[in-house]
Amino acid sequence: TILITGAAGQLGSELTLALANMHGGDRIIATDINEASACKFDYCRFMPLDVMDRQKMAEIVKTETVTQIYHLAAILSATSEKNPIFAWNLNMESLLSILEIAKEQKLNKIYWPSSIAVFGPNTPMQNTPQDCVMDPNTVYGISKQAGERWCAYYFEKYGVDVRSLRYPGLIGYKSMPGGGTTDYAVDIFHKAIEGEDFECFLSEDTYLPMMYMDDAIKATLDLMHAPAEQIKVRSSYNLGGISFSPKEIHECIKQHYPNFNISYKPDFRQEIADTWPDSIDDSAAQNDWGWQHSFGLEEMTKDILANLPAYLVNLK
Ligand code: VAH
Repeated sequence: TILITGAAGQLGSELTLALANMHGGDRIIATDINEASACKFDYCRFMPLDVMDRQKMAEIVKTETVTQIYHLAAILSATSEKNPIFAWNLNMESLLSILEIAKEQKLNKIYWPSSIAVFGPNTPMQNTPQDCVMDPNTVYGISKQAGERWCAYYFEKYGVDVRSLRYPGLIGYKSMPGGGTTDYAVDIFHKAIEGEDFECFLSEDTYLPMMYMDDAIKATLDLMHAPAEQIKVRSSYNLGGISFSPKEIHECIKQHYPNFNISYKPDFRQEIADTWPDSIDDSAAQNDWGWQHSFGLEEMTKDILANLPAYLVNLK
């Protein structure tokens, strides 16, 4: 059985569906702190779960013979700046609980997402290497950097097969992001199809590494299905995709919606974005387990604009 935490989140909503399609819904237990999200999971089992409750998690793993955990529950970058200690505790305690459970109950595999947020102001900004100076100065980035070290520790010390990817900003049309600094790149599409002007909370030339959700899901499944001996990086793999600025994605959308207007009103999230790289070197992932992204900015924009309107209608 595969257990997913944070299954109702932006990544969780799509990764849970992909795992059910691959392994069969009866092998999947989706969990989330938000009990109301149960209705999203008519294709697999759902259980309410607060990842701070280690005892409850250990019980579920035992009684449901869980063999893999995808631990997606976390507080993202923007929200973490508003609640530093709460975010640190949740992001770290929940990971440590799951690594302990994996060690004690000898789970087969663990997946835990890291982020480009582990990089900081002194990290090389262009084609950021797999190994480099990482001085994150956001709560979220600090928690992701510490989490990566714990993953490598549990692999080296106890043989826990935990795997991880440093996701760029993820963009999809099937789920809404929550509390991130890259969320503007999802919101912009909703405003375009609703015929509304878009006010961007980052400045027009803020380049950030981004990735279409379909590519992020593929990378996650490719990583988790690769033979263990191919996984050379046990902290977290850099994952590159596309890099663009708000100005560029707006221009791309304008080709489909000529009257779509954007304005810029940078807020506290600009400081966070300014400490993150512009682009990522993911040659380690390419060499170790054959990673290749498929969607460029044009293809992603076309795919979202082709699917989002109908998707929203079905939701109503
Ligand atoms: C965030 N979407 O903005 C997440 C991600 C690289 C960004 O970690 O916090």
